[in-house]
Amino acid sequence: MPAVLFNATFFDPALWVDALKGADPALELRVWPEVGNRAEIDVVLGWGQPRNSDKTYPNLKLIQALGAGVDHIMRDPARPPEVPVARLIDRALTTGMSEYVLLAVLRYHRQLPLFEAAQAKAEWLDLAAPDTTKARVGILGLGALGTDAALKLSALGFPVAGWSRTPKAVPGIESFHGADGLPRFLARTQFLVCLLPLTPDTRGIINATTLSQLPAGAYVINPGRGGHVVDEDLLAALDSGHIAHATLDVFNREPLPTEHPYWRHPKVTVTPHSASVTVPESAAPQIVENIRRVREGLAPHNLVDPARGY
Ligand code: NDP
Ligand code: OXD
Repeated sequence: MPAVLFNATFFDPALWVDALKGADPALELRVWPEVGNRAEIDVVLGWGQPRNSDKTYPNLKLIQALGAGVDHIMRDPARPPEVPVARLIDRALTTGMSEYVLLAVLRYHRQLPLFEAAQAKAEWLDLAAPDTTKARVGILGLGALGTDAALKLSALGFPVAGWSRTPKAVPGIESFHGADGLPRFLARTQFLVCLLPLTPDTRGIINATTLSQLPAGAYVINPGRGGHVVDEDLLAALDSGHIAHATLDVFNREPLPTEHPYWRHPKVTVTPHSASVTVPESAAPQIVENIRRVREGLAPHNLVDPARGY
């Protein structure tokens, strides 16, 4: 009998077992390290699983990521290259991410950090009203998550642009693409949001050069991946005042080491890779559907292109 192996160290297996069994009570589900007969495993559900663990399942048909990003799976040297990898595009995950992006942009736009600092001194602070029509947001990555956040910010009146690999036609959103489009995109962006996947092409994309192409006083919001940021370059740009503030959810090392300067930097807000976390009940139906599809010889939904890495 074919079986599904849950091997995602990042998540609580109990919640996932309930949700997946709720979506398909007949599912034979095993939780790492209780693998049983390896030949019975045809689908692995993964997220942050230990790298280089023995993953030789002779009948594996699918590696299903339990999140949107697959960088950790794609760079795992033990991943069998012939097995398809699918990822999640999920309503709850998308909503959560847009909430995070809107929260960070609005917090800066409405100058909340200044009011909080003034309150600490019991100071009645008079500030000029912010003009939303001039608050230019730029989103690196106009995919499932970037597009939703872009449309929601645009609906609030922000001028929004997106940067992607290929050109996009999203109503109301200015599209920039490719290496040539990046400097122009950055030059018009006051609030930079990174929602790119981490690939060899996007690693270190937020660096001294790209930060210097943003206007002085720009803000950086990164819920993409820590590997997108060259930390020393961002810290230098914050310390010089060129970048006003950064909100960071993801880091080159997670958990962020206690001695890392981001924790105590007055111009950095840290959240612990929690911008949007997969809700098992929301994602379970599409996972069960993908299991059904590969067992019937069909391609899974939301297939990752191994050449692009996302
Ligand atoms: P998608 O694959 O839907 O979108 C990716 C976007 O990035 C696409 O627009 C793509 O362009 C663009 N892109 C990729 N490579 C390049 C490149 N070299 N140059 C320019 N543009 C590029 O991903 P999602 O929106 O679903 O997710 C994005 C990322 O968000 C995830 O990979 C993950 O890292 C992160 N994430 C973080 C979470 C958190 O809690 N912090 C939660 C969930 C996701 P094109 O369309 O032209 O191919
Ligand atoms: C994801 C994440 O990729 O949680 O879904 O980071």
